[in-house]
Amino acid sequence: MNTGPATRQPASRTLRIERALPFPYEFDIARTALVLIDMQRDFIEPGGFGETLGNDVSLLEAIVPATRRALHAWRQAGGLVVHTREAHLADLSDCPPAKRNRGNPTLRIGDEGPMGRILVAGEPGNRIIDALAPLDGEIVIDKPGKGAFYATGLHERLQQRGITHLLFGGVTTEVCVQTSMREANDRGYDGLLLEDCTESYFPAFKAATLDMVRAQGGIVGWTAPSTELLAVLHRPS
Ligand code: C5J
Repeated sequence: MNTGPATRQPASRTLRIERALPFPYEFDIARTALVLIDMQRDFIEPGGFGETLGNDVSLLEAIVPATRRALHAWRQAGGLVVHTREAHLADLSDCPPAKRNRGNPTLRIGDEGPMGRILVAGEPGNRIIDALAPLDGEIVIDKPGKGAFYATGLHERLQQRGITHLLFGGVTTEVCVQTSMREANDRGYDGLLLEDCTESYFPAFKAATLDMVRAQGGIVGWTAPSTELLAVLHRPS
């Protein structure tokens, strides 16, 4: 059974990432969650949805070591962790044609692939990759849409815990990560995207998204390399 520091409630402690863009990002560890978006086999491993869309999944795999280090440090600090999975019901009643019929994939959502039915809850390909597997006590959200807040109850669960700040990582930067950050901002959260813990199949889209997030005085939020987060977490208080 997975056990670990995830169920501990951290003491209030205010940290500041000086080198965040567009300006320093301050957060209380007791009121902040690390949200990892869709780090699933279907997007990151060969044979999944990402590859059926014609993408090179090795680009996404490259962020796993940095994401794992950030996750480990956050867990050691006792911070709340949220994992999301893009996951549909087996009958696809939560997957409208406007989503299922997009693109020209070799396999569509719900079709049988090498790792089971594509983006269907409970299928092997829908699992979060082993390197980032959730621990007991961490929140795991199945989301039918691109945003982590749409039809998931995530906002209510974060409110119950007094969460005000969100650190984001995951895939893909310009689709589910950016959508989730925008949804979060609309709901009043201050969000920071960990630059090396997110990736796109299209490097130019990742770069553009980082620019968009921090443009206009941080219209969506902040960005910073995960090494800056590790540095503040490891600094003696
Ligand atoms: C996509 C996602 N790209 N998690 N999903 O379809 O970004």
